[in-house]
Amino acid sequence: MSVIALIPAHDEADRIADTVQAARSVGTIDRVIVIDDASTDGTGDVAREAGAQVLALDVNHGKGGALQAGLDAVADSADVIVLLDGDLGTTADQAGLLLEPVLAGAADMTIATLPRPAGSGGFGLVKGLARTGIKALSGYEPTAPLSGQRALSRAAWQAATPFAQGYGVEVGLTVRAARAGLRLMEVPTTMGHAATGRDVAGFVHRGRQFVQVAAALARLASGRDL
Ligand SMILES: Nc1nc2c(ncn2[C@@H]2O[C@H](COP(=O)(O)OP(=O)(O)O)[C@@H](O)[C@H]2O)c(=O)[nH]1
Ligand SMILES: [Mg+2]
Repeated sequence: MSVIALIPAHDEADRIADTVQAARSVGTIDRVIVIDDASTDGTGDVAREAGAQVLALDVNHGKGGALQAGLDAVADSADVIVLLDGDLGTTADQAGLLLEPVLAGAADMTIATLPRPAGSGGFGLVKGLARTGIKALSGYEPTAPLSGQRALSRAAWQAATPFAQGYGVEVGLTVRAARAGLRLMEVPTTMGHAATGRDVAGFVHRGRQFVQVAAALARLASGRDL
């Protein structure tokens, strides 16, 4: 059984070493692969020094495109994959909680729920869109529709990929896995990440997320490929 962690990262040099080391400390993970999506801050070098295998992309593919490049590189050998954001830092060591039910055959895709970050975060618009869209398209009611921390059995990633573009990744995975009749399970964690706040950068970030989530939902609704 080969368990591979895929970590998409764009300009995460500050946190990627902690994330990689924490992922490597998880006994059930065999390989840790960082997809360095044309970062300009040395993310790839830092990740390599921390012990990850690094797949370096020359041009920015966005989160979904980067994950797809990572999956394509390991699809022959991977059994279970675990997706972790690059900004989890030391809390990536909770990836084992996500893997347990999948490795035990109790779930096909697990999704981490994270505590709400104190004093930051947006206004829930993107999350609301994602939750409503997922329910309408698949009947599944997620509490953490946008959580990128997930473990997937081979059956799950085969059914639920290719990954949607950009930040549409999570709604794409959930809708397709639920529609395929796979077993989804949310797993409470105390993982933390660099949440964006209520400043201009935060609004720009959430605006982009909103557009990409909406685009993925529209494609799923129309039955087109992602
Ligand atoms: N490969 C890749 N990863 C990205 C890109 N943008 C963000 N990410 C990664 O996707 C993850 C989640 O992004 P983040 O900006 O933290 O979004 P949020 O946590 O949903 O607010 C992090 O690991 C980022 O490094 C991108 O353009 N390409
Ligand atoms: Mg984040």
